[in-house]
Amino acid sequence: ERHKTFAAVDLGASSGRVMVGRVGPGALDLTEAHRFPNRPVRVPDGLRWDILSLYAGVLDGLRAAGQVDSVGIDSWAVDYGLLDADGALLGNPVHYRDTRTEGVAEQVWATVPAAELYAATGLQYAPFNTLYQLTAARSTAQLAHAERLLLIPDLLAYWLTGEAGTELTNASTTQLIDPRTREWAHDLAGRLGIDLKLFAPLRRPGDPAGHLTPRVLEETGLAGPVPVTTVGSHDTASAVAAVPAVGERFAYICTGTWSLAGLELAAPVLTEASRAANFTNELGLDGTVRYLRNIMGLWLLQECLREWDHPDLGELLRAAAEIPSLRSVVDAGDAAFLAPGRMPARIADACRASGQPVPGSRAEITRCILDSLALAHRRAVAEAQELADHPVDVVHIVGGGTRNELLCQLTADACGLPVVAGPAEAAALGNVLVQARAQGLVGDRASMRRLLARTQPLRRYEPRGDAAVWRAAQDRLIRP
Ligand code: ADP
Ligand code: LRH
Repeated sequence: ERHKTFAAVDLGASSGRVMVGRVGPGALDLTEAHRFPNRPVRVPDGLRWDILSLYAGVLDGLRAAGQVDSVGIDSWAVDYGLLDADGALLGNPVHYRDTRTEGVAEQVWATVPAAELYAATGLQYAPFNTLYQLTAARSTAQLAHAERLLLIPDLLAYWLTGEAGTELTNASTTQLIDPRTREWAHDLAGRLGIDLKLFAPLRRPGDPAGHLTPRVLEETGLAGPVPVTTVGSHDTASAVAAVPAVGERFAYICTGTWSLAGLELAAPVLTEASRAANFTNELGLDGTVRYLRNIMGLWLLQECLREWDHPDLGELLRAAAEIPSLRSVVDAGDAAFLAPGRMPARIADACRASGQPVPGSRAEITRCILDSLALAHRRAVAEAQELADHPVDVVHIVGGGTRNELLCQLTADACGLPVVAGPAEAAALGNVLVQARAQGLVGDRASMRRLLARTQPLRRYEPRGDAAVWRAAQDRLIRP
């Protein structure tokens, strides 16, 4: 029996899941063991992740998964929990959409100018980068009492195994890693008064991460020993690893709560033009660089659906497909859409402010969101190629957004390139494949991708219409 099974814990901002991957010679399949909602909670002092409910979902999922050969964990980036000297969690992890980082970047830049920060870390400006979160937390009692900082997947791994580490691909989103050396940026941290001793030692995808503790085995009904394997613990790193590209000339868009659109490169792009375009250099598997832009993504639609009390998504998308394209667009890269709440009204305001027709019906608002996302995808794919001098022939879309056919088709139209959509559960597949590779079942990244291309259902979309209309729509967003 040369098949093995792996549990992939994958926590997205909208849902968590435990998937079971079965890998053997030329074979890869994935099934869902358990899915649970990820519902942040607003408490008087701000927006928090419900980490205990997520951990309960992980335990339920491992129980549902049954006996596996290893477990891997990935989640959204940048956020963390703090532990005291006894190893107890100090408070609920703060959500990256919390307002505590407002105005903090300007304080940081007064010490280290933005251009210097980019040169040292290659990270785009986003208010929620861990660096800014830690600066916002500077004089809190919680940080003063903290002995250890664990990023979200590392925190869950610590609870499952009792062992603490800091996984590198996710660490690269803290803005405290130098993307050239792939080590901590000690000088930068020192200048900003950030104590790197808070972080557990770095570990890399493929490294062992301990074993499920006896208590966890008892809770989940599994028989030990069950090893935990370090994967690309940043969900986007795992998703990029599972892009089923057959050559090198591809761009990817990981679509879920966010759209992460860009390229896989061998080295970071740290030019001033790249900084001005707000492209980020996050780390991927095997020393690769994920050169990409964060776009608001399906968050815009999720927030509308929440406000509308969750109408049927399929029906809404069918209605949106009937609306003429590009009547109004908003800048889906604009951080003004970061916070939760009032999304339909905020989108209407943005259309009004740029002198475009204000979408009224739910179908019109949905169409405006999807047109806007396709437009932002187009711009990111075009600019990444130019800034990195890396031309592409195809755009791969992975993640939950691949289930949205209208979005995939509009992205093909806007980019003027064929789109290959799938797999939807790319992060879980990347997670599984890194575990399988650690056990010698698959080879290098290219062979992982070939295996995906052969085994996963993919759908191809050819570009339609005239890409020039998208160029013209872009101009509506660039304020004179
Ligand atoms: P995350 O990992 O950030 O939580 P996912 O990759 O799970 O996000 O993607 C979730 C998104 O996928 C949803 O917000 C929704 O827009 C889209 N989606 C999921 N299922 C469908 C579907 N059946 N039809 C259209 N869109 C879907
Ligand atoms: C997507 C994601 C993205 C980050 C954001 C915080 O889930 O990890 O890559 O920028 O969440």
